[in-house]
Amino acid sequence: AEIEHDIHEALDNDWFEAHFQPIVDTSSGEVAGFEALMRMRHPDKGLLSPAGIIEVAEETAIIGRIGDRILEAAIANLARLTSHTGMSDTYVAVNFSPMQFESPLPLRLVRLLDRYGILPHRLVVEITEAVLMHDNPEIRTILNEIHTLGCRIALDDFGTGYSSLSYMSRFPVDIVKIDQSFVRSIEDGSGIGQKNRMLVEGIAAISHKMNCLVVAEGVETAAQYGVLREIGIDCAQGYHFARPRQVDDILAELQQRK
Ligand code: G
Ligand code: G
Ligand code: MN
Ligand code: NA
Repeated sequence: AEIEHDIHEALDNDWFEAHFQPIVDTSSGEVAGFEALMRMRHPDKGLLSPAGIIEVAEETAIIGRIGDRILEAAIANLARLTSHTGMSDTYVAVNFSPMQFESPLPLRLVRLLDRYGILPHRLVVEITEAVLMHDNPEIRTILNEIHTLGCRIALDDFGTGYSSLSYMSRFPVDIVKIDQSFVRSIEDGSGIGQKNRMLVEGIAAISHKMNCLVVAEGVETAAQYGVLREIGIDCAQGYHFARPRQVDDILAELQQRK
């Protein structure tokens, strides 16, 4: 109940923020895009991570309102980054909960993108198995509409679910995000690390055959990044490159480097 109270206060007082974590193109080393990660800036409790918040918000259906805020914050911040840096082709990837896939969503996306002057391919809609699991025809229709608009669909936490492979053929997937559990220890030549490496090679091969881009998540070391580049992963994301941060901080850093 305390979290519920915090959520309502946060909506009323604009405490939700979209922090940006870069996703790096492994062939150029350039930033290809950013994942927007929700944070709540509570005046007494500080910056809160989404873990507990999302769970409660999904139970009470208030996730729709939070999701709208994060979506707008993500697109607005991408527009801001674009105007300050000229990064005109970088994308923002936004996490969606199952309940957000309602029939007005595609039109809402069109309007938001239009309002901020962002082309549709620069929005990536990240979904997890929870969105696809029940094979709800309405959700499938909405995903197809979003894809037809030109937005891209990413399968998040790939490889950890029950029937991830079948989602690739049944839904319009453009990007596969390999879960961070496979990346951990991937630089070890033996044991779990070696097995994870083989799994990542296999997932990458299947994804590329299905014309999907492959992003590895949770890359924390140069050694892990090296292995992923050897394997031919397209993009990488993780603390090795940067933690999720406010766009103001990202802009300040870019300014300093000039
Ligand atoms: O950044 P981090 O550790 O705190 O995120 C924890 C989890 O919360 C991740 O699984 C992430 O996908 C999820 N998450 C982050 N932001 C959002 C959001 O805006 N909407 C939804 N539905 N999930 C999010
Ligand atoms: O579930 P999803 O993949 O959307 O969430 C990504 C989560 O991983 C976020 O909570 C984000 O803060 C976190 N994250 C991002 N990079 C790293 C990393 O290098 N290591 C770890 N342990 N977590 C990371
Ligand atoms: Mn994600
Ligand atoms: Na993930």
